[in-house]
Amino acid sequence: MFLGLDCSTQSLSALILDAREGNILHEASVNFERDLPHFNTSSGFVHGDEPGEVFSDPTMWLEALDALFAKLVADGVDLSGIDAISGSGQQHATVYLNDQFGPTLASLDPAKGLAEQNQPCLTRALTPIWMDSSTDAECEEISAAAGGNDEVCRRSGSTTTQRFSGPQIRRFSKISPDAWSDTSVVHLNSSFLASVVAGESVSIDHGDGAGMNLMNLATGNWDDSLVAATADDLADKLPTLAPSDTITGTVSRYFSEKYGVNPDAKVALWSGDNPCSLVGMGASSPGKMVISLGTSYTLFAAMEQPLTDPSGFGHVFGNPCGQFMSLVCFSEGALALEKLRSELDITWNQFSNAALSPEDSPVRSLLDKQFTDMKSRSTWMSESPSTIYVTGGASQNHGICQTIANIFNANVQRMGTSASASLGAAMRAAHATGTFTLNELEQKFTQPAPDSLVTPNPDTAKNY
Ligand code: XUL
Repeated sequence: MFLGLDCSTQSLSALILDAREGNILHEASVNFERDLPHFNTSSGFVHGDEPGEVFSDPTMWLEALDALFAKLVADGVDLSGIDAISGSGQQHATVYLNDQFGPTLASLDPAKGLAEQNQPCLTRALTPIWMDSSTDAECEEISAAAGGNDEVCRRSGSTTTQRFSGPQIRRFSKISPDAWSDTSVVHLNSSFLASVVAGESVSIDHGDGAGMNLMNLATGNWDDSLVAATADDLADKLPTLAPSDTITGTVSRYFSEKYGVNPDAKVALWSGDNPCSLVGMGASSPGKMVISLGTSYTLFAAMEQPLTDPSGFGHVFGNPCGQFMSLVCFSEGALALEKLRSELDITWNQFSNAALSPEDSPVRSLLDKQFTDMKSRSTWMSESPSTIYVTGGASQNHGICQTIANIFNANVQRMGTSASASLGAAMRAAHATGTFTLNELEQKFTQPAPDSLVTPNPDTAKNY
């Protein structure tokens, strides 16, 4: 059995699969706003005092991790059968820790909680997440110091981007220099939680590492020039980088003693949610394009060569199965749909009908705008797939799928599971042990949902 965890903006989820039989055995989730209300988040985040600041709380993720394992045990899952664990995390979020992090993880007490034991290791109480846009000045400073944005893009796969870790790290080093000098390691959401599960401070994987404006795409190592342009002493505070399928060791004693996890369960590096979804959608080799319709919309595909977007809007991340992936992110995504739906006071069914109707409506205008924009922002990828695979909450909506099919003039197909990030994480865990090939896992777990094929309407498609 293989366990995939996914720490998204709104929740922490688990998916357990039986790779031999090809079954998903169990899924469970802890919702930050609903299940941990004392953190006072709305959908898992809080706004800061300064313009553009959006934070999450790493101690909330840790409390959720304890709550999730407790839930799995209460659900009757026998965790002694877990062979390997991996995970997926919302991308870009940085966690700042002092030199006690390693020793704390090495001696976690199962009688106490993860949050209370790790809290003293944090040099920054909150973590800026991917929705944060407070780093305009830092983006400019880094690109000026590193020889301009074309150079930053050539090295890291993206121009300096507000939500990316490098600009976020620079801002923290400027506004809190003392806390910055107390920081001995900067983790991502993914590598922080991987460290907790493994019981030692582990590497950042190439998939998520590429979303930092700090990793050199060509070498897979930290880029000296970008690191120097970002913050003083940063080179000493970054974990090493490693391939996503690296097994870091076995699960921390904390989880085996407290929740009965197999003490020999291997831990594979975690990756970002988009790289994990690439795997969970069966799209880890080139040829498939995926649109994920979650809080943010993302469009991504595996890539052999690191083509970059000359307009600076798209990104290149590491493909957890090797080589690269392209990504375009629209941060408003489903939030904008929900806002319009509640303003119009209609149900999702009515929303879908409005999208399908030939008559003009605010619904049609919004969807047309979102997806024509998405299409024009994705031309740099040079992909014109015959089928686009969709996932995420809004992919259940027929009107939205039909709009995508018409605008992209391609078939649209929903996948059997909507939990593509945790599924991808569990598949990566199975693959990293060397027992299963990715091909076998994709055959078993990434089949389209029956009757979910939507074909373009030739009359409407020709208008786009
Ligand atoms: C990608 C991005 C988002 C987050 C969502 O660059 O910022 O898709 O990964 O969790």
